[in-house]
Amino acid sequence: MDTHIDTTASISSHDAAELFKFVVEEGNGVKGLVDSNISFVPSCFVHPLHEQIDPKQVIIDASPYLTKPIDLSGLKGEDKRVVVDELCGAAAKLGFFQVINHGVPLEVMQLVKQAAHTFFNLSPEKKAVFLKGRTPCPRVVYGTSFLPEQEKSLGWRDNLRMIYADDQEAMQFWPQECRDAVLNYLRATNKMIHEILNTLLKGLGVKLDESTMTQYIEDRVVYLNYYPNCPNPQLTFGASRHSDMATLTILLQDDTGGLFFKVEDKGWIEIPPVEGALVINIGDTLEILSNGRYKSAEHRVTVNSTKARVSVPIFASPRSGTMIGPLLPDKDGNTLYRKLLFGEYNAYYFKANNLGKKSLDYAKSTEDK
Ligand SMILES: O=C(O)CCC(=O)C(=O)O
Repeated sequence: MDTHIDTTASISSHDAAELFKFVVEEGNGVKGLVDSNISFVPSCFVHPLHEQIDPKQVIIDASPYLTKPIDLSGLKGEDKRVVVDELCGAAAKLGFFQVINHGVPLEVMQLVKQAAHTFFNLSPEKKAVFLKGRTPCPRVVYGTSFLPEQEKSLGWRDNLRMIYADDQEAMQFWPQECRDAVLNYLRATNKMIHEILNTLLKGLGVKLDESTMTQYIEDRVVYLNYYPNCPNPQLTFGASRHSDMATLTILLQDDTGGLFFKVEDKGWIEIPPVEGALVINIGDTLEILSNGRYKSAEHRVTVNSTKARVSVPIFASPRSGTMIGPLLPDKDGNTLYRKLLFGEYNAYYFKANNLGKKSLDYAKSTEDK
């Protein structure tokens, strides 16, 4: 693309506006920087010192928290009670867990990861067709970082975001290099998403009919995330700490590693990639629905000096017009969260662009509006 970036200059001499134009506006992305052999992390990607991960201080031994992936096939067998307890226990204690035997074929998972590489290996010109403001459909957007116009420090990642409306729209507008693989992946995860939410709600003693339960997960957004290798991974993040606003996130990661979850008051643990497993995060919406019994999981992604990483999260959420609020009170009859439209929470989440789980305060019963 047009802008010339001096990839050997020191950070201080870098022209921030030119860099922003090259990476964000022209659609070269972080991958474009890396492909032009940049040898340092430009200052706009450098995260404040207190946010950086000092392995000696903040990364803790994961073994007390990480159990082996939960075998979902057990939900149909004699050990059902054990599996239900494992799922509900992890959702309440940590806000995430890994699952295996989930019914999503390995091949479908491999093909969608491959499709992510295929898309991001396209030329910048081909990807730029899907930039915000240029894309033929606003529900498919290629970009970089999370909200580059708002963020103080950019993330070392590019992504393609697809909001699923229907197959016809996807076939017409999603990039042909990845649309079949993504659609197959979406279809293959559907049953598992219902099964997990159903189990978690029953674990709270909440009984909903199928259509009421479905309204909390009927919207599907899928990202193809691409985290290029980085000349100095200590200085930046692929994704800075955040919780997801969805009800549930289904995350497929490759074998690179770098996904960290926060264990409240303790520190960060890394979720080791397990071949064939999916990571499930509890999102803010499920924390609200469960009146705080299930915890939305704060997480972040580090980058790697030698290897690009891909991940494919599916965010299963309510539609904007769906009312969310606690489905049960606490033992004293109180509710920690108020009722609000998912669309209202969604708008706040994006506007505030808070670090960590701060956005959830907006939905607290006690918060002054
Ligand atoms: O790449 C990952 O492992 C996590 C991605 C993520 O947190 C996100 O896209 O919101």
